[in-house]
Amino acid sequence: VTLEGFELRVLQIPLVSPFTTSFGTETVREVIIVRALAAGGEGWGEIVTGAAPLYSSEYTQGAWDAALRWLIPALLDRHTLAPEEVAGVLGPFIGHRMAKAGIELAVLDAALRSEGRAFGEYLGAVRDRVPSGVSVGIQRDPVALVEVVRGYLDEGYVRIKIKIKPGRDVAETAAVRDAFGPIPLQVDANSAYTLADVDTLAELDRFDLLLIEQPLQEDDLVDHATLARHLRTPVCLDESIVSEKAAVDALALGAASVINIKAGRVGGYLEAVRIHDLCLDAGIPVWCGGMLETGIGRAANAALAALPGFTLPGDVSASNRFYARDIVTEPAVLEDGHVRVPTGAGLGVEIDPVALEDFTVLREVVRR
Ligand code: OSB
Ligand code: MG
Repeated sequence: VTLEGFELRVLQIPLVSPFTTSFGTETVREVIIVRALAAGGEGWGEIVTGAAPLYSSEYTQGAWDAALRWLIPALLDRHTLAPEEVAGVLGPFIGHRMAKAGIELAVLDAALRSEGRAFGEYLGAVRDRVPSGVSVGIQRDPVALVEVVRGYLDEGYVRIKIKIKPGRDVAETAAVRDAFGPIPLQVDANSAYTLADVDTLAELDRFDLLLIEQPLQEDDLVDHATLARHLRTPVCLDESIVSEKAAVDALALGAASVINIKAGRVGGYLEAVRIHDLCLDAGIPVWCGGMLETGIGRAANAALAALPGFTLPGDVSASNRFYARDIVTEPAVLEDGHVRVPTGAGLGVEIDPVALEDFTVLREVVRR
């Protein structure tokens, strides 16, 4: 593609209900939307940072600065480039993976739209729809949690993930298991525990969970391997898997027997595919994580989750699980517990310009 510029926007989109994890509560999703302005047309991407550096070190204003000060200028320095070259051009800049991923996605979308080629087909999707799981935040108490989970099961979600933290773990998991029997169920700690909590975490073994996601800190690979030896529940890593190299190391150490793949966390959808390929070769199941994406990132995630190694349902839920109004004209919907993989050119979704404008709180255009 020949890049002429980029438009960046910070959006603030209200959530249909507060979303609470071990690291905090969100009521509004703050996200950066990237528009690549290319000679053959535009492309869209999403930078999935949170407003504060609580899930990882990245955050909206940091990504905004890195993108405008370093990443976009480096790309605009190149006259034309293939989307597969974006990561290499941005490689010298350390970290800022979510910012890189959102920019790379916009360039990929611009290139694929101009070729009339679907993102899913480009990535190697082998399914036309993906099973849809839902990530359920920490609620007021286990009774409230059971009612929220009941609502999602009634809607048809095929797998439930509940967020846990110290003191809000065994009783909540027991309540959901007791209420609904043998549903596919997993828990996500978002790094809230240490090895000193091994006895509490081992209590979860009796609930036959699909997995426990990221019990320990991002850089605790060795401790995760130690913990995994004390648990019957499979350990899945999210925050720790920041690259293909991190995935190689985690598998070598025995730190994970399942991996959550999020394109933002690993620096892009192409790196995500490399982790998928590695895990498929190694016989390690993967699933597609989520970052409360808008219709842009949600379409991209549905395509990624349609690759053959994604053998567990992902956090690819319908748009209305988080938002009353999306910024695309055909938001992801739940059909028989599945979300469809878009087949139109590029990401296969069209932006609703009025919604985009209504949610925009900051906008900047950079031209070559
Ligand atoms: O750990 O998977 C996580 C949301 C924000 C940050 C981290 C996580 C999550 C979720 C939501 O669990 C997944 C979704 O988008 O549905
Ligand atoms: Mg997680």
